[in-house]
Amino acid sequence: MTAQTLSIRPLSDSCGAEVTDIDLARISDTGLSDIRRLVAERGVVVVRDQDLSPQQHIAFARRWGEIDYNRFFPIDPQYPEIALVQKDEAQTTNIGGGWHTDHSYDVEPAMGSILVARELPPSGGDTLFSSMYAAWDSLSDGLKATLSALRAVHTSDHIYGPDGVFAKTDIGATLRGQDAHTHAVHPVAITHPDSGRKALFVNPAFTIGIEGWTREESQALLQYLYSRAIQPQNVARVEWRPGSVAIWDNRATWHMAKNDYHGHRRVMHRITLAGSPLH
Ligand SMILES: O=C(O)CCC(=O)C(=O)O
Ligand SMILES: [Fe+2]
Repeated sequence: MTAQTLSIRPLSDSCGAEVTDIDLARISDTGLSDIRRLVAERGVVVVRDQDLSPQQHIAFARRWGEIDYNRFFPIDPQYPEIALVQKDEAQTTNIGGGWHTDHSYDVEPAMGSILVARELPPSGGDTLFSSMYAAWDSLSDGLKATLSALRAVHTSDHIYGPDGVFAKTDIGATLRGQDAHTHAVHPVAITHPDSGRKALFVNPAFTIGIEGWTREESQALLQYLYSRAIQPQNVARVEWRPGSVAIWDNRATWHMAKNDYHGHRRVMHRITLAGSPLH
């Protein structure tokens, strides 16, 4: 299979693609490289009508490289590779409900994730993605030059720690690793390791400041960059259906899971793919 034979529908101008005519459990090496290129270019690819067992999900993920074992989310007791991104009927808090990039708090941030829909609410529960290539491209040459010299500090302690955001919620008790501390410094703008394109690499969940700047200075700049990052034309909406699988790239996108289905259960299986240091 070549890129020409993939049936691709863009999800927005700059972000996301939907693919309908492939079987991820049986994809050839060439087909896999086409999907890999598409994920690096479009940031997220949603593949419809799949029937992946947990074992096939794991086997498919291993073809991308190393698996990154998430230390905070609940895991499937049978398959430690699989994190459970789950919200039950009675819960009101979801995982990933604000804009973020997974694992930016790691020194080697995860490359991306493969998320498989297992149980969906009758409506709602979409996931939004935004292109960090488009966010970067939308800035002036002057601001790009300034940002190119800056690095940002990331951590998850205020989110997953014992006094963090989740500890106070009704999913706090399901989280693991509350004593794990994380700290990483990455360039504010990275060169994507696969596509070679520049992308903005700060996010509202895990970035706590610009290296060497005060909190106030950092917040002023970061808030401006965040406003550029979620321009409507950069945002793609993944509407889940039974059999949908999304593969995304954390270096090229942000995402957020809509929390608009209270009273219903939603269960997703996530395998996170290991990444590399970013420059
Ligand atoms: O539930 C979703 O759609 C995505 C949640 C999330 O942020 C993640 O799995 O990284
Ligand atoms: Fe996430």
